[in-house]
Amino acid sequence: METTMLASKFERDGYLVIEDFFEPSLMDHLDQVIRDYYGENPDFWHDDEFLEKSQTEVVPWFPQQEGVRDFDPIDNDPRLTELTRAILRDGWASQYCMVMFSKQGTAGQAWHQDCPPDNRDVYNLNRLVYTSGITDEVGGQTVIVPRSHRRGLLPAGDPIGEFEGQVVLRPRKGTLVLLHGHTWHRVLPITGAYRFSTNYRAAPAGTPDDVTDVAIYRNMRYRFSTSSVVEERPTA
Ligand SMILES: O=C(O)CCC(=O)C(=O)O
Ligand SMILES: [Fe+2]
Repeated sequence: METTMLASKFERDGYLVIEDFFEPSLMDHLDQVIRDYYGENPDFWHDDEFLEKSQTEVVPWFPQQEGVRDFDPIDNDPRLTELTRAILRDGWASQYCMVMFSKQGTAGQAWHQDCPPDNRDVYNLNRLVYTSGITDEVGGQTVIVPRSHRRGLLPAGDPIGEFEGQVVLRPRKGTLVLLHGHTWHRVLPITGAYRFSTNYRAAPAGTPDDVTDVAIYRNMRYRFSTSSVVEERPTA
């Protein structure tokens, strides 16, 4: 499909899935680098209150900030930069590359928006790369509500309840998923040994670097930089 058509599909739906976007050999290599980094038993970085309240269990890693260069080819992929520019327009900037790892038996991620949808022009773009397939055996399927990036604030309520019209994504190895930061999304519990995704976050020109500092959950607004709940949201 043509870049401009893909961009308008993204604009309409708030997400885009492109299978077989990346070479299997590059995926296998990055998958190995990530598994080597995490080893058997990664520690959790978030504090207990966040884990308990958010029902979110991920261990982030920012490989490029540690000088690990294996992840650069994706940043520099001309097809990815062309598609990103079509969506975010001129002057867009990449923020960082973040691997998110969850181990067996963990909750995945509750429904959230990566940043507040107060202003529709202020948002992050997740460019998610799956170096191995997210199957029903592994769990950790990504669930999204199509077109919810235009529905405003994620409603208060059950942090992991189902939404009408939700779509379950099971990205295969090499799949690129583009996901608008205002789109309502979550990750299902991990049933296999572990699950991870790699996110090349980007944003339109002029977006503050800390645009994702405050995330919206169905039971709270949470600020990562201070590890604090900035607003409780009534769930009953
Ligand atoms: O790992 C995924 O599939 C989605 C992660 C997520 O919530 C995000 O990238 O903001
Ligand atoms: Fe997210």
